Amino acid sequence: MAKKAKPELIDIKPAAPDPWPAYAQNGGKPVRIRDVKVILTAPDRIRLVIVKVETTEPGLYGIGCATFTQRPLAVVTAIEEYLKPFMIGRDVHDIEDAWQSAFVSSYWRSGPVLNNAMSGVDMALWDIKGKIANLPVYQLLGGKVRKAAWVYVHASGNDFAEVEEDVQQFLDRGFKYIRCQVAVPGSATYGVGHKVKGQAPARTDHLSPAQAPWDPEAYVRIVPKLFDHIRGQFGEEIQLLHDIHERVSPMQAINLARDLDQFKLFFLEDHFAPEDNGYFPLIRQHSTTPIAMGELYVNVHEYLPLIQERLIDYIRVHISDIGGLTRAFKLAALCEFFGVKTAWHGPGDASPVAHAANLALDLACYNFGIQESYLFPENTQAVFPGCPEIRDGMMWSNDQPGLGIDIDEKLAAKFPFPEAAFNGAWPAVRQPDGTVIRP
Ligand code: GCO
Ligand code: MG
Repeated sequence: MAKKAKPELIDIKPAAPDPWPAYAQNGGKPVRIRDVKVILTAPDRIRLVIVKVETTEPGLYGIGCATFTQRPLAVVTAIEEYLKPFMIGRDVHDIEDAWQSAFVSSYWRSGPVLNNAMSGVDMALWDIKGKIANLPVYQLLGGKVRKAAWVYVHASGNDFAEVEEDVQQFLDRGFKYIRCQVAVPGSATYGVGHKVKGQAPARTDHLSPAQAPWDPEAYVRIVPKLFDHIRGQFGEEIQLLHDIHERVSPMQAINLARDLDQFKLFFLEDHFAPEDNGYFPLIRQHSTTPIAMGELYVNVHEYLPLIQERLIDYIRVHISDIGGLTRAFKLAALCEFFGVKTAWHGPGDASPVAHAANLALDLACYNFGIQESYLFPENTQAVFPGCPEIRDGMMWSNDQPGLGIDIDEKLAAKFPFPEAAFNGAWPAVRQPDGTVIRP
């Protein structure tokens, strides 16, 4: 009887050393991951987490963003204790394999800590691939379909007149898309914190441990009045946006969207907390204002149904929170087929490295919608040479190989994480009766 042939085993050994022969790139020599380092810095008081992937090729490295500003130290542990040993020895070229194998190596997966850790390595590998190819990352994604990316900026104020003034100065500087947020008298709200007296500037958010309660009812009453005022002053031609930032009940959000329909916003953002995704079919029946979601999403099951059912118009996930550039590129392609455009989350707590990755996608993806911009203050720009430039209302690439951005580690070290209540975590935000509100 003929002997049964032994099935060929697929090598499932861990990455060190990588079981597959490294591609003979870079002049015939394999290029492997030699080290994975974490750099913590807060040049303008926002806690940023950067990953630096060093290779066996002297001087060749890449950087990526792993910023989860409310839990940065948990991300550091995930990288240093788990991802780094898993990655060392791998061929830098196998980005997809690195992503897929890291994704399942924890068995339980998809949370913001592990996704951010993976993003740091993932973006850095794209950066390295671009440097080896001597091409900007947007070229690796298919090349430019536009010269630059339209951005929106954040106008805000303590009252309508202040918001109007802020809108005007942005228009004067050439911006065309403007998000408007106003303070709610006697109550805290989102997006105006830096304008409130006594609060430090350049916070990522609007929160201080001793803030006033939020009053969702007062908020939904004032917002339509704000847009009535702004449209009255500036007419129909400027593009206006607004961020609800969740924190109101689903029906309050639906009514607000309906009240705002008449002002023809470019989009309205983050109506519901992720737990309330079930309300999207209902809002579609009552409002035609374009819907942008969801910086809080981390798991594919949170966003896939919304795209598939055409329940949103703009996907605005935070790309490091869904696992990095590899994941976001696929998501953009999926969205294209369903008529959903991209509007990647771009706050100050996405580092300039993440903004550079957003920009690579913005330039290469056909279904780009808009890019949220954050006008990085001087210190941050100095720590990150190559920080994407914003001019004429658009974000521009410097067309350098890779992500086109670097980190000055010596300077970064001069800006350690600031001391803060709760170690930088968010305090509870409460309604006037004390109930905690969900963002
Ligand atoms: C935005 C966001 C941010 C987030 C912040 C959380 O639309 O830019 O809502 O301001 O609140 O990124 O850390
Ligand atoms: Mg938002």
